[in-house]
Amino acid sequence: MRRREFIKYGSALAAFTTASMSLPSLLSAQIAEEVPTGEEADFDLEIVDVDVELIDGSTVPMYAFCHAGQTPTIPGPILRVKQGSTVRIDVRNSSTRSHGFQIMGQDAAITAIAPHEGDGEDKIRIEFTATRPGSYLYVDGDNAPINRVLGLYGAFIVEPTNGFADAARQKPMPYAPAAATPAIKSLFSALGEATIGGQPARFPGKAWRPGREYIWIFNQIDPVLCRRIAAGENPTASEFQAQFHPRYFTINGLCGLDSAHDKATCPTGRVGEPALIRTMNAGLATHSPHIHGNHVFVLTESNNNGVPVYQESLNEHDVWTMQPMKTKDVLLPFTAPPDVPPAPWRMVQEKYPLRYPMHCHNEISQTSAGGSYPMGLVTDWHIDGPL
Ligand SMILES: [Cu+2]
Repeated sequence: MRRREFIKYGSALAAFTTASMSLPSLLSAQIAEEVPTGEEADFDLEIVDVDVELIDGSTVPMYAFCHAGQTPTIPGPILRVKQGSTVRIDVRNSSTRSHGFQIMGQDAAITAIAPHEGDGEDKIRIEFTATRPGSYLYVDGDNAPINRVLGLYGAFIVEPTNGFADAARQKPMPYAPAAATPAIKSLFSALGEATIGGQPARFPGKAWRPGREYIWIFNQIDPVLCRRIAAGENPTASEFQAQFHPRYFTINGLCGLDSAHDKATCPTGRVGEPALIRTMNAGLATHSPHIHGNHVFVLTESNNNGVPVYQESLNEHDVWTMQPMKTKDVLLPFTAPPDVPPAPWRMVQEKYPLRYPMHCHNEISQTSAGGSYPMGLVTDWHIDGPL
């Protein structure tokens, strides 16, 4: 058993999303028990008990994933693979409680791994083929939604092997051409075009580039329930949901000032450098992220099984709704905001970087510890310079 570890608030984290659902029917078929193939796992995950320091300096007991033997984080490590590849994940449980592991929307689930009492060698392997490119939530699907909301969630990313909206014109996109919708392909084809048909175009600058992306995973924390469960209580899912009174609202495990200053959370770039944002909701509250400065294009939306559905019609959103367990990929185009004047203002009126907020429109989520504003689900994004 690994000693309970301390996660200091504000450490560099990354995250992912979710929804409450009944899992047993989805579980277990693909479990190759106890490792025997001898091949290296792509990911070697461990589940541990942690104490997490929150933005007001208080500490709550939670659970966390980590790469085996390494520092735990909430959300857990980002797991990134290529479409069609065989993915092997070893999971070991060093927590005091039983846990599971599941990737929503992929054929990947392990249920009820008993707490590990031995020499650190026993682990359960899951092996599956990565399907449709996009963003997925991985969670502890056991004891849902409790273990997930108490910290066991993260992002699983499938990248395309040949992700081009238009290969001849070097216009990459994060999806496979055969499956992406015409609207997605035309948007990614338009990025970086200064003119279209002789007219000034919407997205001058650069095409999107693989790796130009951010992940935002939302969650909520009720410290009272965290402490009761750490003390040995076992509420049912319905008791947990009925008594859930979150006092902290997190993005990538962070709140307020900490998320705004986290480089992995705060999108930055110049005008004409479009960025993908993979948004996920691991918690129980519905969030409504809202962004200043630009609108985003919602590219994908997960269905009830967690599979990303590529959108047929791309709309610009000022706010997009994130129900529990939902994942949505959005494109932040990094266009010049329409209210900034052209060149001369640069040095005179306002200086770069231009800082814009993203904040949730579910207003209670903008607080922490019962009222400290704006220390909740909020971050910044920056325009560092002109085209
Ligand atoms: Cu606002």
